[in-house]
Amino acid sequence: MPQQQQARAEAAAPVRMTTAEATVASLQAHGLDTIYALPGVHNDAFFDALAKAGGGTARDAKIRVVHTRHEQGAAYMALGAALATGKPQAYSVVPGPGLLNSGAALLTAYAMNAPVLALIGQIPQDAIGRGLGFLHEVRDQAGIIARLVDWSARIKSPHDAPRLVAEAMQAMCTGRPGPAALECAMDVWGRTGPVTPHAPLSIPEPPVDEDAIAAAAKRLGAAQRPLIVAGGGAQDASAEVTQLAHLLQAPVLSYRRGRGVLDERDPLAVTLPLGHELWAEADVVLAVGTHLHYPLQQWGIDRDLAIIRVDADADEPARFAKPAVALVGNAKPILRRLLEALPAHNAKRAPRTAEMQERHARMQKRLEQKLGPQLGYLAAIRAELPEDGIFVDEVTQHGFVSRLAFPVYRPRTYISPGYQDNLGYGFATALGAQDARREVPVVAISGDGGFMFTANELASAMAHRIPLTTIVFSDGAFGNVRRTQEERYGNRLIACDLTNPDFVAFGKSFGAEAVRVQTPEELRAALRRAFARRDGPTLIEVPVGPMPSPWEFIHMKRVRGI
Ligand SMILES: Cc1ncc(C[n+]2csc(CCOP(=O)(O)OP(=O)(O)O)c2C)c(N)n1
Ligand SMILES: [Mg+2]
Repeated sequence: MPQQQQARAEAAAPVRMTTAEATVASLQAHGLDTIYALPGVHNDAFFDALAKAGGGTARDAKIRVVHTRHEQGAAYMALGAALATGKPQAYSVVPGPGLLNSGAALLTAYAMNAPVLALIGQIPQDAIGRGLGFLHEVRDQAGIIARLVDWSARIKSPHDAPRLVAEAMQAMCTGRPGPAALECAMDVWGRTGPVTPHAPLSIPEPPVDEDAIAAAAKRLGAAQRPLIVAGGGAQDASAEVTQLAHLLQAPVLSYRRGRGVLDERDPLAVTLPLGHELWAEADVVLAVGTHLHYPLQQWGIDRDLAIIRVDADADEPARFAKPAVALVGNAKPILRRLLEALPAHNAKRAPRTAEMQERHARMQKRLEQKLGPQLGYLAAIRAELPEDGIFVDEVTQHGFVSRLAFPVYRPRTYISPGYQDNLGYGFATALGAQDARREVPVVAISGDGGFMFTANELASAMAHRIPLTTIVFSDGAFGNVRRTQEERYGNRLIACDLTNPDFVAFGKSFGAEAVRVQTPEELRAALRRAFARRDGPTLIEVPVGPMPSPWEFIHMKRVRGI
């Protein structure tokens, strides 16, 4: 019991140590074994405490420090590690420019509900808020941070550190998970005082609402055309979603964050375009850990559709429209109760296997007719990537199509940035995923635009021997923007053509393996070699021409409430 642990911890005599030492000890006590980081004078005492605790860049260091070449690299790596493991991860940066450089990644961690702890330096404690022009000073840093994360605090003494670390770790996993931040002033890191350890705090879980379970079971049991929609919040409830889908013979729609919750070799698994068809026909929808963004904003609702929402965020279910039933909390225990309650109400159901296979075949034909070039390369990747290998997408032509048509077999093996869809997140996020999950191959795909956002981190991949495989589809353009200008703005091309390095020479200059391939078959052979190499990164360039547009399969017309 955490309370008993805390009682024992408090009974122990306080030990004198610095704020930095107390913070490092607390992070370790919470199971954090890696810090993605970029150091600087504000955090020197913190890094020294890491060194004194047996920390370092070696793989067997007691607490690993993975230093990067830019703060966005550190923060994206923590994000990738958190998404690939489902566990909290941390990064540390200097204040002001360091924090802001990590900003897009912190924003993405918020949008993706990823438990990423930002450890951010500060100017001297007594100078904060006085505008004296200290190195890296930014007005109201705490206020900036508070807009980016739901929980943040400043450590003001050694005594505060263990409790604040415990609260930050708890906050990241309570309700809707997400990032948290701890600031500490440069002089406070080095200050010495009495410290008492703080035991990890338990994660409060709201009781399952039994009336809502009964109402949901009745509605789902009686449904004639049930549909399940799985989002990122369903990633840890894969077994439960799978059982419900089979009991109900309900297709499971997932798009970006919910991919792999149901093994997509199951004919009940669908992505956006078939989901659109099924949404139009559905009478009851069970939405698990998803904003239901596309269905609610684009496809429409009406009185003939009852929506059951399961969400860790109490405000989410009714944000857009009041649902028929709302269940608030962690998806796994809620769906377990639903599985117990459902059989008493469930209609007898004929298997929908044949119908779903026919639908898939029809959609596959449409996709192939339109998106053949992208599908060929994606099929090559799927053929070589093991079942438990991790695919990290990007905001690129092959990324958009992968969200529709790259089959995903297991939870947490498809990483996609959700509604931020921020170009350039992919490579560094994938580095973090591969760093945290060394035992499986991770493959990142990027366009030439997106890759160059964090291409400098190839140096970090070499330094830390991260065996990530990266495929860069180079079309010499911000291709997506270019096509929009061609099609919708009278071909007035502006700010969309790119001048690229020789990507193979670029990769090799870091010491990475680097090759260029021209066909899906060549890509397969290159991937086989890359996945076999476990001591460093591989870069594969695939030169491509303009790609066909995927948007007709993503932005689809209203089908309800017209
Ligand atoms: C942070 C951010 N900046 C800008 C954009 C707008 N944007 C979306 S796609 C795109 C072009 C992507 O180019 P590239 O990575 O080469 O992929 P391609 O479309 O050429 O396959 C841009 C600029 C974005 N999504 N995110
Ligand atoms: Mg491009």
